[in-house]
Amino acid sequence: MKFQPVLKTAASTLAVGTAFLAVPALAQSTGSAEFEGDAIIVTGAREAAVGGVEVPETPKAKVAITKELIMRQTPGQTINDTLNLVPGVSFTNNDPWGSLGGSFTVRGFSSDRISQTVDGIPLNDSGNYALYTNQMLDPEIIESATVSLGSTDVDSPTASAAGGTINIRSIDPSDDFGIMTSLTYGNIISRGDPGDRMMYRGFILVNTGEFTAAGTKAWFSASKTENKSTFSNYGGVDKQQYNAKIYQPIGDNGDFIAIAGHYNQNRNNFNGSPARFSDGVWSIQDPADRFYTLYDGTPCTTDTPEAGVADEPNSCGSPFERRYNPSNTGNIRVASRFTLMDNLILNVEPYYQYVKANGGGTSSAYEYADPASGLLGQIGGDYYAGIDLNGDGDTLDEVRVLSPSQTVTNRFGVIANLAYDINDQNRVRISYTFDRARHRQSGQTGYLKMNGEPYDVFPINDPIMTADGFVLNKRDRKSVAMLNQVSGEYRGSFLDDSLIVLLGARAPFFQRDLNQYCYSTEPGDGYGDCVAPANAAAYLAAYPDSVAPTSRTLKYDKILPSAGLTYKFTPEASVFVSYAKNLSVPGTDDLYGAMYFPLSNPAAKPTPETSDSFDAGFRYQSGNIQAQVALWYNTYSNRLASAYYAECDCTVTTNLGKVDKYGIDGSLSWRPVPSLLVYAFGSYLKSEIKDDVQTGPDSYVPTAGKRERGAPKYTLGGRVQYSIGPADIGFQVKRTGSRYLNDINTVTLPGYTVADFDVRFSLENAGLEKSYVQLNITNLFDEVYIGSASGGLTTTSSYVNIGPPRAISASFIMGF
Ligand SMILES: [Ca+2]
Ligand SMILES: [Ca+2]
Ligand SMILES: [Ca+2]
Repeated sequence: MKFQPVLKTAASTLAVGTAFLAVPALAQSTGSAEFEGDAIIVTGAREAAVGGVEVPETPKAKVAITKELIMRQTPGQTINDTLNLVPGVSFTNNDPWGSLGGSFTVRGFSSDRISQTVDGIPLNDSGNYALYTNQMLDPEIIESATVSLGSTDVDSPTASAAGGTINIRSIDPSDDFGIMTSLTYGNIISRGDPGDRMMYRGFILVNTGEFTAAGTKAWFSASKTENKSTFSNYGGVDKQQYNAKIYQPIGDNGDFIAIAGHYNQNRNNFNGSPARFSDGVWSIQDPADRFYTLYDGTPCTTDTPEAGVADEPNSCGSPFERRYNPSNTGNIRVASRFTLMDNLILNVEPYYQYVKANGGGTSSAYEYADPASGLLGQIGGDYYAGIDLNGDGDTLDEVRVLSPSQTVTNRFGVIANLAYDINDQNRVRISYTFDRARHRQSGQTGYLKMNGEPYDVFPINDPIMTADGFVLNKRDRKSVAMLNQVSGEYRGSFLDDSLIVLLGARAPFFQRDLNQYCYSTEPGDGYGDCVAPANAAAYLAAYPDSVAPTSRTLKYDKILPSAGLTYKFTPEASVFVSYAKNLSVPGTDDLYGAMYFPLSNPAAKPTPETSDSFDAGFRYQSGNIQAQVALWYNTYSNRLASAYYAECDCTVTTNLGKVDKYGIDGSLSWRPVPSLLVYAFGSYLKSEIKDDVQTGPDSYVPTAGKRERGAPKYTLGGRVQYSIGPADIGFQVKRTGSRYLNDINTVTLPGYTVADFDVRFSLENAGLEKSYVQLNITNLFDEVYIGSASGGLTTTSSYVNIGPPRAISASFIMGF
């Protein structure tokens, strides 16, 4: 056997004709997929995955979950929750339905170290690398999601993927016309739930089939989801999503151009964070404690303004659960393949994406000026508007206003790969990756209605202005994050193709242009005081320790080698080894915080994290078995641990110095007889911080020898699926081990076990071949547990997210 014939398609694909799809399956970009040889090549009955799980044959430890398993989960569920079935992945959902976000670790890395891509384009926030898991594609249009544990592809446009990558691939249009609809009704059926917390979802997918003589084909989809808040008596989710893809083959050798588009609009309240975990004691002691009503009373009425009286706000509108987390996100993704010569292939994949989002929240604002300086604006964390905010004719009052942290991102880039087959055994490629994100972060204020609701969840649309004509803002900064990366890779095949060797290197050049338009008031403060430019001198006279608005450009670059091999000793059994050097550039919150210091101070340029990661494993693949076990070892310099805090809506980073992490993960998917599927997986990890962390000139925190916070020690789980007549019955369960809340290991968050049940009745006997009814029960035994927690270096008490309670959904999926 030679290479899979991705580069020599001119001859090989004639035989299979349109069955050839030059579509990448399990790598991030089309170029990487082709190069590694894991493009899907449909030559008939080849279906590598067993029960929707595949362990692709690459030097890296990868696990792919495909459509077959994705569609067994609750319709509308975020793909990230489904990835809980991958060893080493721990996702904690904020609700049972998947539109409210959640928290991730992969091999103990938090989501800011995991690059998540859709069809190759990066989804991580360009500023802090966070993932917004509620913005994932509808599961019905996902072909596969591949977790690459430990290292990234050489052409990946990522600044921080030390922990691995998750690549989501959207489906391609089908050759024939078809429509699929999915209707779901769900509810929470949990112990102690006093009310009705419904969920409705509708989804439609239309495949045009080939509609031109040139083979053009396309699909369009739309979905709408509404559900009530999981735990509180207020708010919920209102989400709509639209997707499309058009595919144009060029000739019959596998060349093509595909253009895909995505738009998602979420209007949801925050959910699930009212509980505290303090020194080992959780405020949730009884299942019923999870459900509660808001402290401001609902409905509520804001303070009644009185002329001539100094009014003060009441609590109406202020609870965390009242906060909206609105987002409008969209992207356009292009993939293409051109055969320039018989053995020379070019892949070009440009993209554009847009994000407009904020995290909600209110503050009280004063109608008068800052007493210390006599100025208007946001000073010392307080808002001074200088105008009659409540319309009662005086400017004596303190009034509650909407004051979210706003982000608008415009991002575009391209991944280009040129691959050359030297001969049947040797292949090389060069890649160029460009990524530019313009990241505008602000904090405009807006008015609240009498009932505490915002007039507009986006105050950026029509912000409150101060009396001196300045936007009343808590933050005003603009950054451009830019990447220019060149990379190269060699792939050789030896010993009759039983040995495959990959050698590569990438050279990323990261540039961060930072513009702070407000005044930094203390080290690490990326927000600061915001006053009108005309008042700069007066402000600095009153606050001489603040640093004036400033701009700065920081550059990070490094050459990052990678190497790997696979060796097959039988057609089914192989071993693999890989190595990669990784670089994580500090996020913009940290970089803005460092702008308090002059450039001459070393603290002005935060240190990037670097790591060396090693993987070695054994893989077994046959018609009815997909199995893999991998040992891994990562060693870090300047390990940067970040945590998001809802209290300040900010990210705080700790440099843990040198850290070693290692572990083992494995999975086995087995179909012993056609009607039975058995899947089992497990992972164990250990991390060791090498030194005490210095927190002051003479102060140290005793972290030496301790584990990093947040990462479960082990995961263990499985799934069984059995078919009887028209019914498929599935049961899956996962045990997640305990985690530490802090890096000094004094507070343990307990482990938990969650089980799910699903049953699908095919309607084929009723003449509806592609239609079925599906019932899902998630958290079957209604485990009460802590999902995610912010944590910190020495944190002993933290708000924690409650794990989703037991929920049921019934879906009718119709296809023709
Ligand atoms: Ca009043
Ligand atoms: Ca008044
Ligand atoms: Ca007033």
